[in-house]
Amino acid sequence: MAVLSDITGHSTCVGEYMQFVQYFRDRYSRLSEIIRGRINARPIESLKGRGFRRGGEKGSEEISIIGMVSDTSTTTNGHRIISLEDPTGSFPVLVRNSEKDLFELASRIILDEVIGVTGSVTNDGGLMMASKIIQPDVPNSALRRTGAKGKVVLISDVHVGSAQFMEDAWLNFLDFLKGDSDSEALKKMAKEVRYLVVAGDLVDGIGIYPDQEKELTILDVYEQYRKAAEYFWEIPKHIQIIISPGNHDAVRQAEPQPALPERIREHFPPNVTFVGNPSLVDLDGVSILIYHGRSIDDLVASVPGVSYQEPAGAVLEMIKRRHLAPMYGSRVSISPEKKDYFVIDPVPDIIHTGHVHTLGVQRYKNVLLVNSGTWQAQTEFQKRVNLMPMPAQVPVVDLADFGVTILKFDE
Ligand code: D5M
Ligand code: FE
Ligand code: ZN
Repeated sequence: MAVLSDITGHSTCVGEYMQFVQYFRDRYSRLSEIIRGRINARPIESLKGRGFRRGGEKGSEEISIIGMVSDTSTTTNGHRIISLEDPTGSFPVLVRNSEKDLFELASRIILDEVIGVTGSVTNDGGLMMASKIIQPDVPNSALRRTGAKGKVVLISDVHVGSAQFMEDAWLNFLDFLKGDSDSEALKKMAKEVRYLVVAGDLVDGIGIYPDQEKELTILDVYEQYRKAAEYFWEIPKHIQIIISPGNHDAVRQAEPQPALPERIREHFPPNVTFVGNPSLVDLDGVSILIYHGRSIDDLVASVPGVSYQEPAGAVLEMIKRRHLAPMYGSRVSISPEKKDYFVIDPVPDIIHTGHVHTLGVQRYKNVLLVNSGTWQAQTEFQKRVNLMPMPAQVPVVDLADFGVTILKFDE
């Protein structure tokens, strides 16, 4: 196992203005580079002040630009306007609602993502009429043979310390890992498990939301981790465990989050590796991008059709944008590091997220998208917002062919 990319120990950010500028420049240059291979784009400043008139024909020359979305709006006639910004300037793009597919795609475009647009500039030189929108996306590729063997178990949102933590189901899960299940099939599968990845919210934490104390059984966050560590000591030592933090964990809330501190790590067994959120990890030649998934809340709120019930759909929106948290300044508080750790490059074999407590599995162009569920039953807050969690269900991924088996531990 090797950690390929992780903020831990590399944070340089102090939150100065220039650092934000640098952060967005890195995001733009890396995402625009991906698109640039596919269209011949010119700098936005070269569009300014001139319409493209050829032989009196209206807007006949097609040109392309690549920009970060700085604004989206709908005109009184129901057309869509997307403002794009590159390092040289900004320009509005109009998408007409008569062009069905294009308009549908345009309505899914959100703030701060980087897209390419092909179209013609109007005669007065003030607006581009789009004919094509290009997201960075991933290339089509042939099915990869990994050569790896065994299984990786993907979980998240354990929430140890919460009154809703489902300890019985969790202990059943530990029994499975130990090879102590009643069923022979599960015993056989347990033998093949080589990795366990935890994508954040290992404990419930304290002071995460108002009145949280009323829903806690362990009130001290270090006690919560001590309890969690006890569970992990029970897991057989041949299973490599990778733990990445989430918004309930005891590290800074701004993302990328570093790995849990030594004071917490010291309680855990030696087969646990602590990484940051997000991080890219290699498991015997299979690359897995681990991200807690706070941005899913933003994607559900802003992309039509994306819902908590099918969280892998949100991960699909991430990979199309080649970015784990495209929207800046909403639910995810992004720390302006020199490098944008949220850019999805290289394309991993697996993207593993959590956070929304529902389970989802999708395959997209040879990338396996998995949102693992939770070990926490519905909380008071989730009841109020009608969030139905899918607890105690565990996706187990085969490292050789990426086949997924869902195991249930709540019976
Ligand atoms: O988040 C679990 C899910 O519940 C996730 O979709 C966010 C949502 N959630 C939880 N608490 C809140 C508050 N206070 N406001 C809005 N949405 C919330 P988790 O990270 O496990 O708490
Ligand atoms: Fe959670
Ligand atoms: Zn969370």
